[in-house]
Amino acid sequence: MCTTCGCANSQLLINGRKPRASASSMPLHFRPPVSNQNIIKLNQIDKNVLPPPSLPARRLRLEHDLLAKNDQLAAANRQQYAAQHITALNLVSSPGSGKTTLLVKTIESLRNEMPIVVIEGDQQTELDAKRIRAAGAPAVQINTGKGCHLDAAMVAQAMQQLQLQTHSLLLIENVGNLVCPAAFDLGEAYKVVILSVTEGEDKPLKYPDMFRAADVMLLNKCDLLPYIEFDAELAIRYALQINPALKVFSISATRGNGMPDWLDWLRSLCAQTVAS
Ligand SMILES: Nc1nc2c(ncn2[C@@H]2O[C@H](COP(=O)(O)OP(=O)(O)O)[C@@H](O)[C@H]2O)c(=O)[nH]1
Ligand SMILES: [Mg+2]
Repeated sequence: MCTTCGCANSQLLINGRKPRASASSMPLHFRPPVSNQNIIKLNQIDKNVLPPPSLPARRLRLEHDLLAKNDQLAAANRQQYAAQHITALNLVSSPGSGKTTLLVKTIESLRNEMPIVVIEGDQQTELDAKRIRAAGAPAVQINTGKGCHLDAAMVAQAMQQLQLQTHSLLLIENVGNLVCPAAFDLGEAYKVVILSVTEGEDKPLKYPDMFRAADVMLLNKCDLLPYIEFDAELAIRYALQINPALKVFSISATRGNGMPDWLDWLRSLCAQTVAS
């Protein structure tokens, strides 16, 4: 059970199979409780009874332990990327903002320039991994069941199946959710948040943790701007108000507007990683 978001992922599948249960690589939600005492008390709460006064402190401790463990595993992922000069990006957004479409178009544009591999995260189905494979890149699908985010251990397991080549671009599509994926480092070089113009300008203000955690924002579906009420300048201003360092690209993944700038940024990022 994830104490950050309350999700549980006992139905986790990686490419349709339950992950191996070896201790160190076990996805975080599968691990034995950090502290049996705390877990039992959390699970035993009768919803009709008020929690004991000390519970918030225990919950915080558990959340802290879980995130600290995730950070350790993310650091191990990051070491592997550095050793193999791999550029890893973590794509986060609400469901439907265009992550998979963006990945498909990115793969189609760059697949002859560098090895590209994808880790797909969704609660159910292998639909996105199939779209990615059809675009010409190997993909591993993680199904998180009831879980609402990927964690570093899941990504480590998926990487074993991908057998990453040196100098690859690794694109990780997180579960569609603007809340919990903000807290879980996967070892990526950059977190890329995608906001589509049908979601409303106010999302950076409503979900500040995600926009603060991100390094790059893609404002997608800009081809729809003539047809809807959405103030793109205001959305960008809100995002920069939360995170002044955010790099912003306005794009249409389907029509291709703005894509050359995004692709050039990716190329220069990969070139830096290769040279490092
Ligand atoms: N008009 C428009 N539709 C888009 C764009 N990008 C994605 N879509 C559509 O948005 C829907 C959700 O896209 P998808 O890539 O599956 O989103 P994901 O859930 O974030 O992976 C699909 O119907 C896409 O065709 C875009 O730039 N413009
Ligand atoms: Mg998708």
